[in-house]
Amino acid sequence: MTGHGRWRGTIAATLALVMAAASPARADDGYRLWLRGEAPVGPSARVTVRDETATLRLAAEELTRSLPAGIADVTLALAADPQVAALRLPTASLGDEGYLIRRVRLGQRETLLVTGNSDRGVLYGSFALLRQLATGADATRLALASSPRVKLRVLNHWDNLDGSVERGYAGQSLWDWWTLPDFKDPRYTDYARANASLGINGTVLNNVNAKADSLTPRYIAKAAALADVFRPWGIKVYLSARFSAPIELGGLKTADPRDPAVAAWWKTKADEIYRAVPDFGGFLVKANSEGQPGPRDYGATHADGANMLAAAVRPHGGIVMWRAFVYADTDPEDRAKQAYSEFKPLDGTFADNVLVQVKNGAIDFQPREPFHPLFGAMPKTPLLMEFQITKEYLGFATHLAYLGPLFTETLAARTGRGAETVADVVDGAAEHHALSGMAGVANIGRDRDWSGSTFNQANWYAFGRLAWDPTLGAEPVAREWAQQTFGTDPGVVDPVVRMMMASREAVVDYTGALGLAHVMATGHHYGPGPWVSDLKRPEWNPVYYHRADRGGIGFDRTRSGSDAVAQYAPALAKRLADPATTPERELLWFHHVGWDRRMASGKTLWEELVAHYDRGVAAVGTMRASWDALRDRVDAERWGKTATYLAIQQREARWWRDASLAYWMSVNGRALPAGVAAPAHDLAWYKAQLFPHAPGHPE
Ligand code: GCV
Repeated sequence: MTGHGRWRGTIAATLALVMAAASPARADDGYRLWLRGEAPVGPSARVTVRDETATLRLAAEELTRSLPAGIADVTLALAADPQVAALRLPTASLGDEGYLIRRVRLGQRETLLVTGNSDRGVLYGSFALLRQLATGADATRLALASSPRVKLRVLNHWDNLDGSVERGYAGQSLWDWWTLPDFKDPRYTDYARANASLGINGTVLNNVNAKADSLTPRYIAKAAALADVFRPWGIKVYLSARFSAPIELGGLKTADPRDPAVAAWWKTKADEIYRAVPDFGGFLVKANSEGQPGPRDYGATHADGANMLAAAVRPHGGIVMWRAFVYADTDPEDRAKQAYSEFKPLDGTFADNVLVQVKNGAIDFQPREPFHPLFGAMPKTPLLMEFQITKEYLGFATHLAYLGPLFTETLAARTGRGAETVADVVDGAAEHHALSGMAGVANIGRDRDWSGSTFNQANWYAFGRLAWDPTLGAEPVAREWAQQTFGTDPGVVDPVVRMMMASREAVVDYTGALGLAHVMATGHHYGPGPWVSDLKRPEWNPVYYHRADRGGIGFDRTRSGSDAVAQYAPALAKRLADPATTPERELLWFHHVGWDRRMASGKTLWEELVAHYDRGVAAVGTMRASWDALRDRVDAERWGKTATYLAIQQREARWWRDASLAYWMSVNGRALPAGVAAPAHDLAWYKAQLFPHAPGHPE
């Protein structure tokens, strides 16, 4: 898509009637996401495209549609274009996907040049230009250059072929598998456009709990149709592969990766996929985890499995993303240790087109987890960060929880090896890996507003922006999102950003602070269930994680316990081994401590925990009040839905607090500190609450 000079088109943006600058009163159903760029109102801008590719044409259309008045002349051109090359701009360092925006003289004209080494770079540059203008940048002074620090910036859809979405809270799957490949819903284009605006360049279409059917010719054709829509937006399609597919589809007796017939089956399958999707990205695999088949079923290693698939896609330039989210009911080891124990010894044995995909924490997307000890521990293997954008453990679609701080907290964490951060490991800088990646479990569905709420859109946005550059801060990203979503009025943006920045900590506080984790109800994971102790596998029970008893609470992960701290680099392990040098926010993750332990605040642990619950509930009250004050400054539709959801959140925050306190008191036999409100009901009442048919948990 990079040929140039064949066509020179000029698209003049006309002064058609347009939606004037964002008016708060205007109805808005949220469909436009952060791409609300209003069409021009001033004299027409000239957008000149100096090379013809489908991608450049899309970039030009974006600008033509959304450039505000005052930008008179924009040129989109590849860096290799002779006229651009003659300018000797510093484009070499942009790499494949970077962009550069400069005011230049091209021929006889003063123009704002958007250039890159590929048309994707120019597309990203065009979106960056619009983002800058939408967030108040001065067009006359614009000079930008940026390249993605992470190569693979990928959404993981946990979408099932029957249209349901595992842990999806925004309606049915966006993919209408039934009418594909014939009907290409225009939403597929809008989805790709939204992703491209952030620099997301890949999407895994189906759930990691995969069905082999997605690899049948019928479904390959459907995936190919989506790939055709996404291609000009720079987005590659990937598939989750079911490891036992050679048995289920191929009639083989085994899926043992060391069996040549199995390897041959996968090779033939890969060839078939690439005939339909020439730029197919590759496979994502969940193996030997939560009932999924895998190489361990045959005594082979995860590397054996990954490398076999890697060999099948290698001739086509494909890659394999192999998940490290493994834990086994047959393994009595602390669940938090199992992935490290299984994968660390395999460092150096993976093929060079394999990335090991590691969740941000060692358990499972909890409101707060210490970073996964594998980051920094497998220097010979590119580790792809997996975040969950959908809020399985942070209140589903209804709770306002901006995940920027969760993402950046993990990315900025020091691994304990000098100044190295998790972001250095993920972007490949630490070990100079050729491949690097970040995956986000998507929160996208068929809901009109895509993500179930306006503020959930910010999590999709933050994931994309931080995948491009993990060093961007959560706050600036929140601000630019808010400006594009609600307009640049600081009277709206400032309170919105404050709400966002406090929101995740509020969820931590009202669901269980100080390092508590996995205290939610069974199955659907909706609401509190710290009392649950009757599930088949020990590590499915909240009591396994909090270990509360009359004397204290928390999981001892020091040498006297599971010694999970030893999986971190020595300098960090040493700090985490001592409660006194463990950050209080992670205390109960690493230590079992007495209820009377004195905390930094001077309170006992019990008093401190109670205070966190109250703080969380109060923070939701503050968010509600802030939002109420914006009633006349935000369009009625988005304001109303958000206000209703905040009311739900306030009710549920109180429920979390009350149920948890009722349970902790039943365990520790303590009274609440003076002046603290008693739970509204007794423990039996909370335990009796049942929620069949909760979303995101297909039965
Ligand atoms: C796709 C958690 C979720 C599961 C999910 C799993 C995973 O356990 O509850 O729904 O399965 O993580 O990441 O594979």
